Amino acid sequence: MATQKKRNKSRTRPALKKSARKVVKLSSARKAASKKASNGNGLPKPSTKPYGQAGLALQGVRVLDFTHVQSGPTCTQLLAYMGADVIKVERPGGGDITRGQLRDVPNADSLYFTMLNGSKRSITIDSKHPKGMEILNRLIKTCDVLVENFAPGALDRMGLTWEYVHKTNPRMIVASVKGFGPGPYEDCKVYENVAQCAGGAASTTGFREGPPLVTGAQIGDSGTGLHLALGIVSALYQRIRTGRGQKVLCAMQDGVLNLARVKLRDQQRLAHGPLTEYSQYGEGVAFGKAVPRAGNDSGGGQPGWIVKCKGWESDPDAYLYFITQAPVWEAICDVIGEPTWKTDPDFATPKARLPRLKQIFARIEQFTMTMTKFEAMNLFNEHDIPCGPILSMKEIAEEQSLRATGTVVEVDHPTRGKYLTVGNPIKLSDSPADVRRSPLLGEHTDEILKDVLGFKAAEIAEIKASGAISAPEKKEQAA
Ligand code: CAO
Repeated sequence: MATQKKRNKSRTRPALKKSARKVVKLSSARKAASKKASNGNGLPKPSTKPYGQAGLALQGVRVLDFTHVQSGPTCTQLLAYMGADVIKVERPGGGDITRGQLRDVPNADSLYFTMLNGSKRSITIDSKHPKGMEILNRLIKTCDVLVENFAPGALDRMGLTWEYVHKTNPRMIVASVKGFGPGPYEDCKVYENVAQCAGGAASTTGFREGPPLVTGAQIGDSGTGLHLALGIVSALYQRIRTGRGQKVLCAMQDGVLNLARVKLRDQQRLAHGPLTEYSQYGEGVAFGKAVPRAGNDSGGGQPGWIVKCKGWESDPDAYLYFITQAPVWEAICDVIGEPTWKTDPDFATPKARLPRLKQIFARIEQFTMTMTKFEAMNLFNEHDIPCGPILSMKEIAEEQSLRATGTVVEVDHPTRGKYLTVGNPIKLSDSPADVRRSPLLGEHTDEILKDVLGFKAAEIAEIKASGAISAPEKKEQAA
């Protein structure tokens, strides 16, 4: 009835002049815009489902995961934790080389592999086999993102150039980790420590009198993987507007430099005088032309150092990081038993303290050596003094609060049994992390061929016989 009325109305509407029609058009556009704004810029109405029950953040995103070793797998594991369907393509026979590296349990996937490939599915495909390429083509058509960290040129040699992938699926985002960006080193293969050195981290890590040092945190591999994940999510977001994919490139050198940016800051400060918060300044040692290694000095304007605690003689981790934060200086003086330092002009101001940091930390250490690092942490925290115990990996593995938050997760694996992995360090209030064990090599090959790519049973049998997905059968066929 209402529709009928509307129709009649439009039929009886008198013809409008051209200019008047334009006004009508404009006002309806404005109306639509204001309706859109009141709806939240075209977003759906806020879900009424309880938080945590409205699906996972990246649900519906399918990732063709061509990554190996550490940098790329870090990225795709995070996407999988966030809910993406990550399909890891591995070479038949051995798969990702890390499956067999640093093995601790005979014949089981190593922790190196299992801790970087959780929540993914694994399919074996020989990309150099024509039938394998046929399967890959189907995957390219159905996936949203292709992630790879092969050596420069390897993806192109497979025939999967950007032009080819983009033509096959214009919506596909192609994300790569490489050692270096465009320039003199772009063709080089790169591993973690090379990136730490080339990104400026190693020259600024360690003690002044010693050689450059690499750090245990994998800032080159895992750090770049994290950068790549952000690039991918940004590209997915832009695709909502543009409808097309794009290339995302993260060079490990760039990723490390991004994490070492405070040292590039200090490099520029050097042109205007010595770096007064570096203990070398207090020790009267002249600065050279480049940022020196600063030992355990804290990077910012709040001087810090590592001090010994009770038991340091036998426990290599019985230490505390202590920060002489200016606003709590008086509390520090009281707690360590040097109340006169509160008013002594040699100690009362941050500037006066800078040349005396060695003496100050020696006194603090004398005090902390009388208690364990945890006792010291508790005591200083009562006075709002920032400090932190040096935790061993054993202590971290046993720390129950990290288990409670899902930062450390125990998962069960069919061939190696239970193991600990690092869960999602990024907590979303409406998207619980999906942390599951890593897949066995080719564990989901059949399921992906059938359910994702729609191959019929007879076609799957033909693929198997061709040797494109299974190394042993390839041998049998050849025999
Ligand atoms: N089927 C058939 N062939 C496959 C395949 C599959 N499913 N998956 C990979 N391959 C082939 C590739 O096509 C390539 O062959 P070609 O060189 O003949 O074209 C080869 O396997 C793998 O290439 P790679 O050069 O990437 O491997 P590598 O072990 O020699 O080098 C690494 C490893 C990490 C140094 C290199 O990949 C690299 O520099 N990557 C970029 C930077 C990076 O991510 N480094 C971090 C690594 S973690 O420390």
